[in-house]
Amino acid sequence: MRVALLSGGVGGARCALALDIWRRETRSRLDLTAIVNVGDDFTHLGLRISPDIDSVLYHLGDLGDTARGWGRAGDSATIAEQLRRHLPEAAWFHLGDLDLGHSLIRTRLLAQGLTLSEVTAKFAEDFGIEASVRPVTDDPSPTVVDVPAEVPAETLWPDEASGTAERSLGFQEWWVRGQAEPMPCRFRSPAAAEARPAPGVLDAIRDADVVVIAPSNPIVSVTPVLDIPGVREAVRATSAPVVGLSPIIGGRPVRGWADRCLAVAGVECSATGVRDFYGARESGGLLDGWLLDPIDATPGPHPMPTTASELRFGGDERDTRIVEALWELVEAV
Ligand code: GDP
Ligand code: FO1
Ligand code: CA
Repeated sequence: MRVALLSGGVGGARCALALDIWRRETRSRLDLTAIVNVGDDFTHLGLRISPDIDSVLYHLGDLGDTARGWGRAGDSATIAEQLRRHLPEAAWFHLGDLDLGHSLIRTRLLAQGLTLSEVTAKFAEDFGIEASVRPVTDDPSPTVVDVPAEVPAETLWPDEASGTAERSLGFQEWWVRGQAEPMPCRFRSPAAAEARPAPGVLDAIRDADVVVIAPSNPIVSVTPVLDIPGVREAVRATSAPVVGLSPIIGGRPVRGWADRCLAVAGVECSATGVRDFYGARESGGLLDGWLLDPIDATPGPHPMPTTASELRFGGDERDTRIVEALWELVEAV
C-alpha cells in the first residue's frame, strides 16, 4: 500500500512513526512517502535548519526526542551552553550537539550543490529509514509572519529572515523567539508561487493508494505544503481517498500554538473547524474522510465519512490503534 503523508513537524512525525510502527507490527507492505513542510526552514549561525524535515527523519530513524517532538533524544548541549555564556543573543534557538552536527552536514552538502531532496534522502539512508522523506520543494519558501502596524517597532525582533525593517517576522523568530507573540494579522508564503514541487512529490500523491493529511498545524504546516504550485491540485485530483487526522483534541492543540494560528485565519479551534477549513473534496475541498478524537465527536450528519478514535500518539499500542482506525475510515470512504 502506497501512502502519501502531508506533514509538518511534530504532528506529522508522530503520525509517520505510527504508520511505520503499524508496518513493523503487522509485517505489512507499506510504502510511505512523507511530503514535508519547508516554510519553517531558516539559517541560524550560518547553519541551514529544516525543523519539520528533521522531526520526521529523527522520529522515523528512532533518534528523536519524541516527548518534545523536535531535536535528538539524549542530546548534549556543550555548544549551546557555550553560546548562552558568550553569545546569548544567538542562544534563543537551542541546537543540541548532535542536532548542530546534523545541521553542519546539511549546510555543507547544500553548499556543495546537492538539493534539499538529495540531502534529505541521504540522511534517511544514513538513519536506516525505509520510508521516503521528501521536502515539498527544493526551492526556498519561507513562511512570513505579518504583525499589525500598531505593534510598536521596539517590541519586534529584528527581522533576520526577510532582511527588511517591515512589520513582519521570520517564522522561527515568531514561534520560538517570540513564543507566538505578538498576535499576527496574517501568515504568508511569498515565494511559494515561484517554487516548484520537489521530484517525486506530485507522483507520490497521484500514485498513492491513500493520501493522509497529518494532524499537523493546518495554517503554518499543511497550508504551506498545499501552496506549492501543483500540490493542492494533485490532492484534489488523485484517485486515492484523502483522509485527515485532527490536530485538535478537546478543542485544543495537543501542543504548540495552532489555536493562535487558526484564530489568525478565522478558523474555529475545534476538530470540526479544521475539517471545514480543509473542506470535503466533493464540494471543492480536499478531504474524503476525517478522523477525530471521541471527545470531539458531534452528532451527524457530517459532510464526509467521520470516524472517532483516541488520537493521542505515544507508544506502539496507541499508535497501532490510531492507524487501524485510519484504515477503517479509508474503508468507509
Ligand atoms: P510542528 O511543525 O512541530 O509545529 O508540527 P506539526 O505542524 O506537524 O504538528 C503540530 C500539531 O500536532 C499541533 O497542532 C498538535 O495539536 C498536533 N499534535 C501533536 N501531537 C499530537 C497527537 O499525539 N495527536 C494529535 N491528533 N495531534 C497531535
Ligand atoms: N522549538 C522551540 O520551541 N525552541 C527551540 O529552541 C527549538 C530548537 C530547535 C532546533 C532544531 C529543530 O529542528 C527544531 C527546533 N525547535 C525548537 C522546534 C521548532 O523549530 C518548531 O517547533 C517548529 O518549527 C514549529 O513548527
Ligand atoms: Ca513546523
